[in-house]
Amino acid sequence: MIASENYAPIAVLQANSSVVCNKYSEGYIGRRYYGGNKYIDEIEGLCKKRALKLYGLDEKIWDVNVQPLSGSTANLAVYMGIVGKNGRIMGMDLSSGGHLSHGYRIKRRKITASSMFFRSKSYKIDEEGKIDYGDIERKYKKHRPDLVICGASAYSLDIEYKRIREIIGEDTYMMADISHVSGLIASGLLKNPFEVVDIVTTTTHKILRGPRAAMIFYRRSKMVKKERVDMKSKIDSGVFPGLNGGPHNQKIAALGVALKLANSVDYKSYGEEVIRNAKILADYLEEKGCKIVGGRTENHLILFTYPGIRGAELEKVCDLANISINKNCIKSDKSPMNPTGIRIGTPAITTRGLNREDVLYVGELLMRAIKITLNLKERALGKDIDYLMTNDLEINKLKKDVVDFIYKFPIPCFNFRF
Ligand code: DSN
Repeated sequence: MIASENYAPIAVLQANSSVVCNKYSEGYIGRRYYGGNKYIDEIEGLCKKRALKLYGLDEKIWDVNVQPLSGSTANLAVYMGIVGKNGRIMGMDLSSGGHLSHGYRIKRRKITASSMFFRSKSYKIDEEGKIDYGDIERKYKKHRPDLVICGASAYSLDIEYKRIREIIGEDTYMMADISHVSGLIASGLLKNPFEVVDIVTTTTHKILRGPRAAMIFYRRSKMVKKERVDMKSKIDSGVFPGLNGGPHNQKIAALGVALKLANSVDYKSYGEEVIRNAKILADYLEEKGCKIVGGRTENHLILFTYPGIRGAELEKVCDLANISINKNCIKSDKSPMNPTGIRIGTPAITTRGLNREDVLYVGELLMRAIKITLNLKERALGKDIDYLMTNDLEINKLKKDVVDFIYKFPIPCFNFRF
């Protein structure tokens, strides 16, 4: 139930371990630094076409780079290409739901490349857990970033892209990192950032059910302070030779397969089910006493707290019971290693075919894990609960029920619905 995980179809897995893995192809289509790339060029070209088609983008206005190896390096390539070393960027704070690669720093401590090599500022969510658009405006006016990043890793509400564009104007670059929700946007189930942003980055292995990789969509050119900027050359050179050597051709081939599968009516219904399941689960957990950050979910994920429990404690109990979740910072947390928040998502369980009744049972299992954790804490009298967990009868019973239940929903790689 990790919000960023999913199961890729067998066709994607096959392409991802195919013979094209053996080929070097530094450079771009028709401009490689190695010979023998006729078929690699065809594969990359088809992948790009399918990516643009999935989002309904006009090839004259938009292009896409499908060579980034991961989401973080895709984001870094954009910063390198667009704002350059020491350029100013502004993204959502990690504890508000943002991502490490959006300029994360702890006050003066710069702990990611995105804050070491770029001057970064962060905006936050408000007391209700919604993006604080007023904070974006204040910080934008004060720090005048060259690039504003929207998008998040742990934020369950839709994003007002147009409102952010209105705040920052057309002369500032705007990027949306849609890694978590790319499939929901492609299916028209969430607001469409492509209408207003200049650049969109996304990983491809989350809700898109592709290989572990990333893409960067960008407008081919943009007017900034009355000058035309050649975005294509800036972004493509940020990826290669900026950050990458040879592209991982097996990932590009597998991505081409995933994009074709995502451009289907079945995939749209899958997205609808993902959101429906997340809403059912959020309502159930709230009814049982959990506090949902943001008050509800509009997408695939739920960030929540429960009185008296730290996310790390529940994660450990869940691990022992074969339930995969992850601890996650909420705004008031100081340490990402010991936060109070818990993040769960429905993309993977929906791929496995869970529906309303099943999801309610999953909620019941989670509540049992919460009660077990509280009970262990009571018995531990303020000490660490780790030593009480080993061979705990209740955890073992929970694990048996989890396993019995989930066996009814086999991992669909070898019997996929497409
Ligand atoms: N690991 C991704 C996530 O879980 O959101 C982000 O890097």
